[in-house]
Parts: sequence; C-alpha cells; structure tokens
Amino acid sequence: MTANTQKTVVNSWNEWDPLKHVIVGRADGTMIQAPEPAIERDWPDHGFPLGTYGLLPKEMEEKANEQLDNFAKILESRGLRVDRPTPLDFKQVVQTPDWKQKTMFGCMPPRDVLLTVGNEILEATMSYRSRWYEYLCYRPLLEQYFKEDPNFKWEAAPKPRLTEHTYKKDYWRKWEKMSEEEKDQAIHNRDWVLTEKEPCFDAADISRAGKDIFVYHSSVTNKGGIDWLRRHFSSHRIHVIWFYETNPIHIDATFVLLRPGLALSNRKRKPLAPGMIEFFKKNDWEIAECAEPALDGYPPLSFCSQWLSMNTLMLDTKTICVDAQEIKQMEQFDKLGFEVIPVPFADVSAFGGGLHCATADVNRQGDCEDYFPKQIEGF
Ligand code: ABU
Repeated sequence: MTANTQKTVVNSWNEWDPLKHVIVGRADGTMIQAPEPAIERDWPDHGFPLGTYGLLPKEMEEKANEQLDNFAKILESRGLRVDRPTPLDFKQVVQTPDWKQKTMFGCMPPRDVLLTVGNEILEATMSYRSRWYEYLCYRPLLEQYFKEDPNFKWEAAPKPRLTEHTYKKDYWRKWEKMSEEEKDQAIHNRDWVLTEKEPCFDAADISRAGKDIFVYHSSVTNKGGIDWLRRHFSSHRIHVIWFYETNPIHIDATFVLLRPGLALSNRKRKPLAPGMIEFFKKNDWEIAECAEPALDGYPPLSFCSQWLSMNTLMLDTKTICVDAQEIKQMEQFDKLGFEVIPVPFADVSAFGGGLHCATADVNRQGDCEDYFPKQIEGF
C-alpha cells in the first residue's frame, strides 16, 4: 500500500462526520501500573495481586498489536490517513517535585489523552500519576501537525500536581467496607476518588456534537475539570452527565452519539443527570438501548468492562467499526441502518479499551453545527 499523502488539516467537531485522518494506538510495553492513590489493581489469579505491577505478558502484547495493525490497515484501505504514537519505556520510574511513581501505563488509548474540537487538539490533564507523561507519546505527531497545518491550535490543559490532596484519603479502603446502601448513596452523590483540589479530566470522558459537548463526571474527571472545559470551550454548550455505575470511567462505553438524532445508551448504567433524557427527546433524538455484550464480565487483566461492546468508531453517519465478537451489537447496528465493519479487537481490551479508545480524531470533514437547538435550563 502506498503512503497516504493527505495534507494535514486538524478539524473534527463531532463523532460522526466522514473520518479522513486518525491516530491509532500501540500496545508496546503496556504496564499493569504500580499502585497509586488514583487506582488499585488486584489480580491475584493472574500473578498481579494488590501492590504488584509489571509488563502485560508479551504474547498478549503481540496479539493486541496484530489487531491494532490490522485495524489501521482496514482504515487505510478505506482511504484514511492513519498515524501511530511513539511508545516510551513505560517501565520507568517517573516523578515530579511532588511525587514519584514506579511505572507509567502505555499508549494504546489515544482517545483518553487527546481531545479534538474543531482545529484544536487539547492534551487532557489526566488524573493518574502513571499517565501524567503519556502525552509525550503523541508529541512527535503533534509537532508534525503544528508544522504542517498553519491553523492547528495545539493546546494543553494545566498539568495537575496530583499530590495527596488531589485524592480522597483511604478512598479504596473505605469503598471496600461500604454496605450496598452506602455504595448506592456514593453513586448518587458522585463520591469518587478525586477531590476538587484542582481540575482533572480524561479526554475520553468527553463526547462532541458540534456546539454541544457532553462531559462525564466520572472517577477520572472532577467538577473542576468540567468547569475548566466550560471556560476553555466558551463558545460551546457543556452538559454534565453521569450514570448509575460503581466504576465510572470514560463516556464511550456508556453513552455513545452515533449520528445526528441517534444515541446509544448502556442497558445497565442508567443516566442520572436531571434533564438529560428530556434534553435528547426535546431535540428529537432517539436513544437506543445497546444490545447484550458478548462477555459477561471484565476480560482478563482488563480494567475496561464488557461494555466495550459499545465502544465503536463511526467512519461517517452510515458506517461503523464494531468489535467482531459483538454479534448482537452488530445486528442492532445493521437494523439501525449502518454498514457494519467487524474488526477483530478482543485482544486489545487489556491494553486500555476498544475501537473508540484506540483512536483519536485528527480530521473529519464537516463544520460546527447545532444539533440541539432546544436547550433546557440547568442541563
Ligand atoms: N475506556 C473505556 C472503558 C469504559 C468501561 O469499561 O466502561
């Protein structure tokens, strides 16, 4: 295949305009992170009991990279330009003046780090110490885009200090001891590990629909992060959403905007934000409940759930890439009128996500439009 010589033009306003240029992640060197206040991994059956950490097994990495390379080829065969990040040595100790972290994570999910809105790519703050330096994997590409596209706005949100004050003290110990009623209350109160000391957000908590931007108040995105986004994207309308979920992280396996007038909602994680459903209905959007996922729990060594079944990539309003194991989800999309491209991707989930997570938009052909002309006070 000849190299795609498409000119660099950073431009993407939503999740569905015709995709022309995209970044696809790599699995190389991905780590089970060393413990840190933001997160704990306890996988004794896989040799990673609480407190331990290390490289994901090499044979898993090879399989994941095969599937990622194959996905990149599928996209290229459809005429897209595909760029790839530059992995770092994620085994290394990283530090700032405030803390030392024994490992980094990886660069499979560019969606977590990079948010494209129009001609801007914004590097998210991130809220894990192990992911604080992850933006460096994308710097070679961003430097290149900056040279090639005179209109590209390259932005970085303020790096959080992530001191002990950014996290609630003994959060995980307290969570373990909670009764079901207390957990239920914590979910309704959105009582997650982050404090409001400083703004934090992951880019994958954001979903774009032209003038309207939806942000998930999750375990990795706090109110300050949402407020920062609201002030930064001041000509957009920012809507805060949240769901009934004990491990809320990233919007793209919970509520997915498929095309103008159609969203896909997780069948288990119910929306809790007042006014949200009314808002979509008022603007004549249909909210379809997703199909049953292929798996009935978290895949081995994965911190992403079975709901990666919903984690899809729209190539345009009629064409959608779906994990090939998600037969029921593909059937549903077929009935909803999409051309479905099945992409083998099951081996990638342990490396940080599905097809949406594994990508970041650089160019979708289209402009900033108003898909929600009827607003609701307070939402
Ligand atoms: N990074 C997307 C994972 C979300 C989930 O497992 O629900």
